[in-house]
Amino acid sequence: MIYNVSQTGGHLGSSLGVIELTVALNYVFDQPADRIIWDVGHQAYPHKMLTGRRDRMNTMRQTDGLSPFTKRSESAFDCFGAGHSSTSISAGLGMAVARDMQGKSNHVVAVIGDGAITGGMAYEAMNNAGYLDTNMIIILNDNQQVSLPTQYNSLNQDPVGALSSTFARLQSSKPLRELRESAKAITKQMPVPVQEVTAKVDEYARGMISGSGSTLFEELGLYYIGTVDGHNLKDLVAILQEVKATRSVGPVLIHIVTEKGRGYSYAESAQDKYHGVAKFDVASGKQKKASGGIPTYTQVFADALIGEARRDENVVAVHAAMGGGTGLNHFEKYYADRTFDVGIAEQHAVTFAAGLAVEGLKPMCTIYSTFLQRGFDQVVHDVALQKLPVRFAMDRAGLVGEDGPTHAGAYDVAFMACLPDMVVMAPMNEAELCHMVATSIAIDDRPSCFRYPRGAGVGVDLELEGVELTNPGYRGRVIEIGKGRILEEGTDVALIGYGTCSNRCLEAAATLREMGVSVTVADARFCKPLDAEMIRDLAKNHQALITVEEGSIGGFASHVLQFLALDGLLDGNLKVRPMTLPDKPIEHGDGQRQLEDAGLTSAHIAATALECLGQKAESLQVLEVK
Ligand SMILES: Cc1ncc(C[n+]2csc(CCOP(=O)(O)OP(=O)(O)O)c2C)c(N)n1
Repeated sequence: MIYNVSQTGGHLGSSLGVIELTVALNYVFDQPADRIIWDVGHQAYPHKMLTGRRDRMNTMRQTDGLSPFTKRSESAFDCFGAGHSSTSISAGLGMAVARDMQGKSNHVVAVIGDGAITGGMAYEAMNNAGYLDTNMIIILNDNQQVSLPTQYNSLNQDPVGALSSTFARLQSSKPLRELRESAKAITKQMPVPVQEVTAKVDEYARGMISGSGSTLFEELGLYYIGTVDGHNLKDLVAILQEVKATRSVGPVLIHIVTEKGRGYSYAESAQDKYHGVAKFDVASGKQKKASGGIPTYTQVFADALIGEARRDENVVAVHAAMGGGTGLNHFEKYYADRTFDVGIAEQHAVTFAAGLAVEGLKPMCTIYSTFLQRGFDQVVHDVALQKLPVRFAMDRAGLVGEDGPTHAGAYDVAFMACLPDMVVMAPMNEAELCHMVATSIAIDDRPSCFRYPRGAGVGVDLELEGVELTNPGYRGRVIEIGKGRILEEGTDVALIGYGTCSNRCLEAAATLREMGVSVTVADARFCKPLDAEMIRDLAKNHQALITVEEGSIGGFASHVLQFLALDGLLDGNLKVRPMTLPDKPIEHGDGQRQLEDAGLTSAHIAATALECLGQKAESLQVLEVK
């Protein structure tokens, strides 16, 4: 596994931590009839290896290769698809109830980390499991790493949340541990009915010993067993076999303690435990990350927020266990007391930010586009309907390459731009991103959001583009709300890009110009409010209008078409082509291949323009050349 991940990059630390657990589960349970659900699915590499996919591990994350998460269409052994966290107990409970209703007798096991269990869904599910009293096993994999200290983090912090300290208390309760050990030793030698009596005595004793912390799961109606050394294969097998053999106990939670990165010294000693790694050299542990190149949008965002925070003490930042991925660990170096990592709890992050805004602070709620999906009702009900000035920075917008469809930011434009009062923006480059950070901080009477993609910017000269380098940090300038800009002027076709797609529109325009087509390129900047004047002008003065965005149907194009229709601009000869992500998930793999699959390369844009102009042969030719 270490060798394969060194060749492909991917999640390593979490998988290394569950080697013994995976072996024990495979040994004790009879998959795929018995259901094992891996929460998030990023730790399922050993599961994949033991369930028929070992010879394809070198294809992980590649085009047409294995998915980096569990995926139903990949294997019958992946009974539930994942990528987003905290879903395993709900899904497992559903499977367990279905089993009972259908008179089957298989086992259901949900494996959830101490990070994923900070998500509210996990509690909703445990509460319901306790109420329904259905037989299922929950394995809490506690490695004391709740958030992801990747990329920037140099602060040595404790895991986020009160829950982790509860776990720590549970682990350090010596009498409890001893009792567990002796109970285990005794029960191992006893027939099943006696085990049940022992368990009752044990439970009674534990109630007295453990006081507050350990009863948390019991209060929810689960039978708690813990803590167990998750690297002791013998113990794991013994306990799993016991739990498997004991019928009619309702939901059981086995609390195991593991070490993330276990078995590979570089992962063990790294602060991020090699959670997610680029390709690396196995002997030295050195990752082959591109260095010294163009900064990523994430880095520029963090610096732009630092610039705003320097100027305005009300600026605060909120993220949901993604300090590394969002760049806020960098922000935190300067503004630790103005940075809030709320755990894997996007719903809470949004409403918490709403509360901060009520009191006059200026929260930048920084959540990947894909994870903000989980906080949508909070965005609607707690932010938009109350017109609270929460700012949403939506990282990883559009296609994300190797992580695939569960992590793609496909829907944010659709779900944000349908909300009243929400200002919805997208920068075409990193300088524009700085301007939009400044603009959203300046918008203090309503909510606003902006999206930006994974990876490096386009390499513009920030100062030339009007960004002040404040060291530390950058300062963008506030742009006029609802105003797009014309990048190039022509007469035949208008290409309107939303966000970084505007760069591909410029490339397409260059191709078209060589073919004698006169092209206007506009950078929309805003999806809401839409620059009606600019769009009307473009519609009136061109034969064809093409919108381009890396988002689902229902996004920017939909707003443009709505406006054109209501304004009567579709009543004549104007040709309009909305270019969006197709109505299907784009599978993981190489980023350029994904764009081709989505039909959103600059060649596709040029071909669409030629097709609109009736130049069918040329249109095909442009696509073939690429
Ligand atoms: C809803 C959601 N938010 C954020 C993430 C990003 N994420 C992936 S793994 C992870 C940490 C999971 O921690 P834990 O469950 O303890 O597993 P570990 O990585 O420690 O093995 C996070 C925050 C996610 N997958 N889903």
